[in-house]
Amino acid sequence: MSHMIKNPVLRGFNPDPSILRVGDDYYIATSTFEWFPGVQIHHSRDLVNWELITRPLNRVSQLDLRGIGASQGIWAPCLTYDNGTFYLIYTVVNSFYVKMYDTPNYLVTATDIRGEWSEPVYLNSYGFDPSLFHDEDGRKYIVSMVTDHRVTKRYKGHLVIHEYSAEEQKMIGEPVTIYASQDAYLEGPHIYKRGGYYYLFAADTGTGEGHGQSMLRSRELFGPYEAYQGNSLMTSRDNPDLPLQKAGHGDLVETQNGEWYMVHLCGRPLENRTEKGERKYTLGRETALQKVEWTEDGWLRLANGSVLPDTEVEAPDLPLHPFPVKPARDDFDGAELDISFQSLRVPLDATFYSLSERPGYLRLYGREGLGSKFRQSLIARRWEEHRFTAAAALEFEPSSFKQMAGQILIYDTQNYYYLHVTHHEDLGRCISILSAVNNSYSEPAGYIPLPDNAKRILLRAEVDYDKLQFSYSVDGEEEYEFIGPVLDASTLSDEACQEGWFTGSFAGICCQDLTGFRQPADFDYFEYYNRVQAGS
Ligand code: 6LW
Repeated sequence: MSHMIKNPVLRGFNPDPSILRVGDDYYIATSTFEWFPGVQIHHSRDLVNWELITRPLNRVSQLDLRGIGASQGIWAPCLTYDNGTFYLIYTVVNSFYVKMYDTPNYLVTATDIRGEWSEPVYLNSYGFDPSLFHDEDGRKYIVSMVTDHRVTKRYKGHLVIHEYSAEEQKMIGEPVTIYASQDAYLEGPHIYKRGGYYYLFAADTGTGEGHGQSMLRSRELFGPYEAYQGNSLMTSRDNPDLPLQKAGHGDLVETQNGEWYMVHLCGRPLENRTEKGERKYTLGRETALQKVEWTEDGWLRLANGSVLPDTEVEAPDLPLHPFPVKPARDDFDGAELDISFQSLRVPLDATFYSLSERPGYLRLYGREGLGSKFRQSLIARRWEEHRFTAAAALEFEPSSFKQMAGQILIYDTQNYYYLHVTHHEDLGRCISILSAVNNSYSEPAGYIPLPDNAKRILLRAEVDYDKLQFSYSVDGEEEYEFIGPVLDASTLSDEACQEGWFTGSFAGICCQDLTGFRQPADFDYFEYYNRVQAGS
């Protein structure tokens, strides 16, 4: 019996996937934007089961995102392998929404994908979505799109190819335009060679609900490239009821047995809409896989015979290789934070967090406020489904209203819901909710005093599509009571957030201390579980 791949294979915020096979091992790299460490790499041996194994850009010397705006930072990594070396190239977007797009591209390498990666080599800055192509003659080329307000006025889409010298570790020669057209806006390009053709595989029509995947080919690397009559070879744009929307930004892999699969990004919408009428995607853009096949005349189509992405796809003829399921609750008993957590822009500074000062607890010392784009004390993990519960156990004795610690649901520095413990000048230690919706703040539960003997406060968030209900418990038992009204979870979505719209929502814990008194917040656990069955 053949097995099925269940899409999305990487659930929650995992856009711009790049796929690679080395022997029996498959890897997918995805974008991480302002979240640190940079670039997620998942591993699989069957394309069905996937496990997060590393985030290669894990040192400030490799990646310093201090001050980086929402949804900027790491865009569209491309993972390849040649002759014993893994190559990862990516963009670090410094600024994008002004006429001077500032999008430097970098390369890092490693011989062990799970080990240490090199310091970055600067490549160029004229575009984003760089992809590395290793030609049969050993030469290497980077294909990317060009971002320049003068060029984009002339063309809808503009792709260039530029040679890279691995020996000299720099670009050589001049970039050559291989696509400059008013026909389609292309980005996320990859080049493959097969059957005497160079194939240019690129996302078309932006990354929203109009997204698609296109293909062009040429006998020569530098073109001219001829567009496939079947473009877009995959898209959901005319089928708003399909579960997987926004499908595009693909990359190809061939299995050991000669089967072909396309990895691509997609999104699962909520039904409620923004004022502009757009559906909202709280989970951001996710990663899916489709089976594809080559036609007799050398083009590519989905194996299901349509252009529509499937949620269930026939798995390749490979033995299943499942990974252990992680417990929902992280008791912070390990020596290191679990890999599912990321921090914002910079690593947690060792002097501001500890797993050993109080064994069995994650101790956070507050740093900057939640609006800061520099050094926050915050760790969080992706939402994976539209229905989930996140909870934490906290001990925190603030003495100032400038000290807060608690549980957060966050999209970016302007959009979050924060159930926290703080100090109120009249009421003493209190629990409260801070709501931020595009920089507009409110405290929808007011301030509720906490009993003096309640050392350990349990915090809980339940999300049900667009509804969020916080609750808490003061007796240390799991007897929760609701706090605040039902909140609108859909504000934490690509479409509702105004500063950046490329990431996805996270659940986590954090601490702010704007006094400098270093009052520790001790978290005994953090828990996250999906409630996928109706009624569960
Ligand atoms: C990605 C590019 C895109 O690099 O979004 O809209 C960027 N286009 O392909 C971030 O995901």
